[in-house]
Amino acid sequence: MKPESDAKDQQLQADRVPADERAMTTDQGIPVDDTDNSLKAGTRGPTLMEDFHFREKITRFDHERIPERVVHARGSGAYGYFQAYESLAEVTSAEFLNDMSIRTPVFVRFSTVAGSRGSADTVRDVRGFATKFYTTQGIFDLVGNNFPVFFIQDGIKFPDFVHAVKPEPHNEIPQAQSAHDTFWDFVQLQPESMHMVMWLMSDRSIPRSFRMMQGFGVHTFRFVNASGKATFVKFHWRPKLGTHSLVWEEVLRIQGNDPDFNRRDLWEAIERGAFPEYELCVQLVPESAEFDFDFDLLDATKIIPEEQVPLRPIGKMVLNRNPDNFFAETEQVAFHLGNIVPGIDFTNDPLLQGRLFSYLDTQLLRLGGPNFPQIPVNRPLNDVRNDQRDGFHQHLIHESRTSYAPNSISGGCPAAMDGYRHHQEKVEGTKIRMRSPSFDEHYRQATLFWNSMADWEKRHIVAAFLFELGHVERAAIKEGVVKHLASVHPDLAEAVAQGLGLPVPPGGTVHSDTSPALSMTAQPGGVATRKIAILMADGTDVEGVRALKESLESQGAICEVVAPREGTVGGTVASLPVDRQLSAATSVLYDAVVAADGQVLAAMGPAKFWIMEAYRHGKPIGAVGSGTLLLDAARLPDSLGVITGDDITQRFAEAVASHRFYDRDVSSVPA
Ligand code: HDE
Repeated sequence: MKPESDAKDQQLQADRVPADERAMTTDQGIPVDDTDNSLKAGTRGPTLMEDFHFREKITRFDHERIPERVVHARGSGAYGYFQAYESLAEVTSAEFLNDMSIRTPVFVRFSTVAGSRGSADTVRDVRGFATKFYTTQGIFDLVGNNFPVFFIQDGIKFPDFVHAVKPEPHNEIPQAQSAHDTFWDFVQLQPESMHMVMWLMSDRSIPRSFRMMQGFGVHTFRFVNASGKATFVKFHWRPKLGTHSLVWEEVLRIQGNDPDFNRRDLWEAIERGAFPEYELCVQLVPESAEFDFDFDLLDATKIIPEEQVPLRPIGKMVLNRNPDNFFAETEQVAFHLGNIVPGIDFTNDPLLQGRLFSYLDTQLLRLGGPNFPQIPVNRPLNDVRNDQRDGFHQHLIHESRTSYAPNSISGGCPAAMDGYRHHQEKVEGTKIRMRSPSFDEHYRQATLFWNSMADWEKRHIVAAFLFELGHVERAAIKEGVVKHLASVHPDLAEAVAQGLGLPVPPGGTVHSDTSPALSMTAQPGGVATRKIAILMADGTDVEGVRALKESLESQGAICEVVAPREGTVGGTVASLPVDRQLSAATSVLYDAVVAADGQVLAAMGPAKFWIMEAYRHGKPIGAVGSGTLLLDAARLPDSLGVITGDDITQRFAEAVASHRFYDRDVSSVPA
């Protein structure tokens, strides 16, 4: 078999066809003389059927859309590579994890789950983190999320869960939101979702950036080494920049200001050369320890706490190239849990098993038939040889006379030989529709999550429950959820019940174990790639600003000058170019702000609002020169994370590196 047109054929064609690379043609290669006017019988007459260019152009346009993904419709992709730190041959025979000299190409697609393709990025939702490794042994897809657990334990519940969280069927409201009756009705009746719901109500569900987001394989998988010995494995992606989130109020404003906030952030970072990096870590559990935990390793609503089984970093991934065409690559990429390479294998996790069916099935519809692995972004790097044939959109011209095995006509080729071998796991049991009793406990890890949160994280979780349940119409559903919260933690149940005006349910006794790794407070920070606005006006001390800006930029920050009008700002002696004019900029699109003027800006409402809003959202605020006058005008209630005085450079950089000041008193600052 051979590709439809190889390089030689193309050369022959090129020799024959006069090359004018600017000339437009139809899909059949026929030159087009006019693409602005349809063919008519008279200049004011009807359009003619014989206008093949018109018909082809409109037909192609009419067919531009393919069905969006049933879930994870909204996504953003990037290319890069993965490289192992050391050989993992003792546990897996996967070549890309054993040979440190191999740079395995990857394509990653980040996504939200519930919203349609055109929905806003910064909604409260779990994020997809799907990685396609183009390994020397074929494609390996690690199709994960940014939470380590899931809502349900068995794949057969997935349509129920998705129908519950998606917009309600009668009016298709609300878009990309879980704050509605059907979702919370499902939750109250399906308590296995409680652990995941805790993650969803935390700020983990509103990431600052795809570059600042952990990823998890969720299920327990298997590594298998060359001698067939298996080890349980959980996969984790750890971002180099740490894990950081937005705050809810900010999210609501970003949705209007920049619905593409996370997509743009990823795109711009890569264009700028600030390549996102993630470390791949594994938790390894010997098969002999399968039953050493107080939960079932096959239950996808449970984590293995890092304190119990530490993470072992095994390699890093760098995303260094944006796709050339969103549709061709990010939209047409087809992930499938069943794309797996020798050395990695599945377990009997019933959620994982359900997924093994769903992904291939969904691609057949979405990408219009069985030949989607021939689409460039889905193609493995190594040669594909088999007897699979025909079907819609076949791009290969198979020349062989045989498409069966065994055969003698083609010398027995292609022949199955030393390839992927499934781990030989002994399985026995009664054929039964039932879950193992080891899947029955639903609250312990939800409690562990709550116990491990910093005070500010707990406050945000309570506020999220109040927002979500505050949008639920049916009182019985709210009461049902609050009852489950009492089994998670009485403090949580009490705070939510009070906010909803419901009786506080009797609280049981809960454990006080913690897993410090679960708190975002434990995450590393940094100045690199943080977006800082410098508010200036004519008369600002330009040299002072320039020095601060250069220092922050040398640490990788992105500083933008914001001023009352476009052009330049400063004075006659020195000036700086204005990146954004005040009324076209908003604090929610930045990580921190420096007030560099107060003489002019203190009298301007939008400038004062900028400072007040940054304060409410916990952002570092600095002031230089007359900028303190602007802070005075904004009447901030305290100075936590507000950096003033002589030479703020070092202290302000430290404040930016710490991400947010969540313990501010925001009660007196108007929203
Ligand atoms: Fe998916 N999921 N899923 N999922 N999932 C899809 O595949 C499904 C689950 C995840 O960027 C679909 O190509 C079932 C867990 C990501 O293209 C579909 C079940 C996790 C993406 C599908 C799950 C995920 C998908 C929709 C329960 C985290 C986006 C379109 C058994 C570990 C991939 C598509 C991309 C996409 C089915 C549960 C992650 C319908 C049946 C758990 C990141 O096949």
